Formats: sequence, C-alpha cells, structure tokens
Amino acid sequence: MPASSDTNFGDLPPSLAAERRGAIAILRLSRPEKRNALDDGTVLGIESFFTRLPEGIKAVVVHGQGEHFSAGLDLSELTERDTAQGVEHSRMWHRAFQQIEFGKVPVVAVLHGAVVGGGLELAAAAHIRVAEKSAYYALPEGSRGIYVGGGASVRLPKLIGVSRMQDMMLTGHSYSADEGLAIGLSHYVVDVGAGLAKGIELAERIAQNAPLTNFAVMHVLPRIAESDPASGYLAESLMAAIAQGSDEAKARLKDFLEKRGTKVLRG
Ligand code: 1HE
Repeated sequence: MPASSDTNFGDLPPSLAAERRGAIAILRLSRPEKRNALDDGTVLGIESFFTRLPEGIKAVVVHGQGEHFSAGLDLSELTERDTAQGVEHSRMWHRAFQQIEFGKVPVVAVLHGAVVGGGLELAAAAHIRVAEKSAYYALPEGSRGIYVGGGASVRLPKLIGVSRMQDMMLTGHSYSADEGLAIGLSHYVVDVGAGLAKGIELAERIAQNAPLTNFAVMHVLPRIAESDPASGYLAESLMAAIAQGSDEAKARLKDFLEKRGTKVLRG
C-alpha cells in the first residue's frame, strides 16, 4: 500500500474510532452510552492518534457518536485520585490536547449536543469549530467542586474572554449553538445532522493549502499574537519570506498570473 493511503492509526481504545478519506482523517468519540465521557484511555488514545497520524494526512475532523459530542471528564474516575495524581492527570490532558493545537495538521471539531467541561476543552484545542444547532456549551466544574484541567484556563479566555468564562463556571451559564457563534466559541452553525459533512468540506479546503502556510497559521500566528509587537513584526516578516520563497508558493502565484489559479469567491 502506498504511504499516501496509509490507514494505520495505531492501537486506539474502543472509545475511539478513526477512518481515512483521502487526505482527511476522521476521529470519532465512540462511547455514546457514557455520552463520550473522557476517561484516561480515551485521552491517551487522542494523544496517540494525533502523534502518529499516517503519512499524507493534511487535516483532521473530530466528532462524537450519539446524542452528544462529549460530557467531559469521566467523573467515575475522579474519586480515585489524590492531589499529586490530579496534577499528573491534568498534565496528561495538556499533553494530549497540545498534540491537537500544536500538532501536525489543522483540526476541525464538529460539535453537537453537550459540549461540556473537558468536552469543551477538547473542542477549544481544535482550530475550527462547526456546531450543529443542537450544541450547547457549559463548564459544570463549579457545581462538581472541581476546576478545569484540560487547558480551558488558557484556551477559552482567548475565545470568549476571562469574564464570560468566569460567568460559565460561577453560575453554570450555558450557551446555545447560536450564542456560541456570536461570542466566538464556534465559527459555523449548521442544521442537526449536517455537521460532519460541513466539517469534512472545510477539512478538504484546508488540505488544499500549501503545507507551509498551514504550518505558519497553526504554529507561528498564535505565538506572534502573544508576543510583543516588535518581535511579532519580525517573526511575521521572516515567516512571510520563508513562505513566499518556497517552490509551492512560486508555482501557485504563477498559476494565478497565468489564469489557472482559483479566484477569491464571496461568501
Ligand atoms: C457519565 C458522564 C461523565 C454521563 N462521567 N459518566 N461533566 C459533567 O458534569 C456532565 C455530566 N453529564 C451530564 O450532565 C449528562 O450526562 C449529559 C447532559 C451530558 C447527558 O444527559 P443524558 O440524559 O443524555 O445522559 P445520562 O443519563 O445523564 O448519562 C448516561 C450515562 O452516561 C450514565 O451512566 P449509566 O451507567 O447510568 O447509564 C451517566 O452516568 C454517564 N455519564 N456523563 C461519567 N461526565 C480535565 S478536567 C475536566 C473537568 C470536567 O470535564 S467537569 C465536567 C464533567
């Protein structure tokens, strides 16, 4: 089998299923009987999946089986941990979700039903979020006597601000799919059942970009956004020069100038 059609995603736990469609990999949370609650095996499986993506995969879509994207942390495992183990557990989630945000390829999350607690943390690590109209977002940690541990304190304020996150955690305020679009939790809202097709369509578009551009958007842009402006402008100039100097950029620019390139379309 040629490397570009490699479908070996390694050993995944039964709570995860993966398939390949050309240059797109689809990862499905597959524990609907527990509302895709994220136990240790699942989180480690997510880390393994994103660390070992087969050759030729250019974008990933993550979605959930059943009525909900994810009910978050598997609460049945929580009672077993002491404080030191709790720190390690949170760090394990950080490692896994780091492989999404700063992994090899852009990730599109398709959301529906409950996107709560650790489920929202997982979604926040993706680069693009598509919400079906049934999606709702909440951080029930406050009511469970715990605190977010999967990176939400870092990622969510960038999307919705510290103040809205405080409200979600202190009062249990949940947001609907439409509200989530308005405040920046998602980029697209689609009808119930239309999320996966939309997610795949977007992933296929992403996969057509030059790999170096996708690398810059994933790894360079967020670092520049957090740096001081002078360093940011410098890093941007360097990245722009590296990208435009590549053979791929030259070929794409030539295509456009010789009327073979795509035009920018409205909408
Ligand atoms: C679970 C979990 C879970 C469901 N851990 N087992 N997350 C939460 O606080 C959300 C808790 N879950 C819920 O509020 C509801 O389950 C849902 C609104 C998501 C879905 O309701 P529903 O009526 O469709 O399902 P259900 O009847 O509540 O649950 C079905 C089964 O899934 C049931 O088990 P069963 O053996 O009795 O059938 C539930 O116990 C089980 N289940 N959610 C374990 N979360 C890194 S730190 C992150 C911190 C957090 O994520 S805190 C937020 C935790």
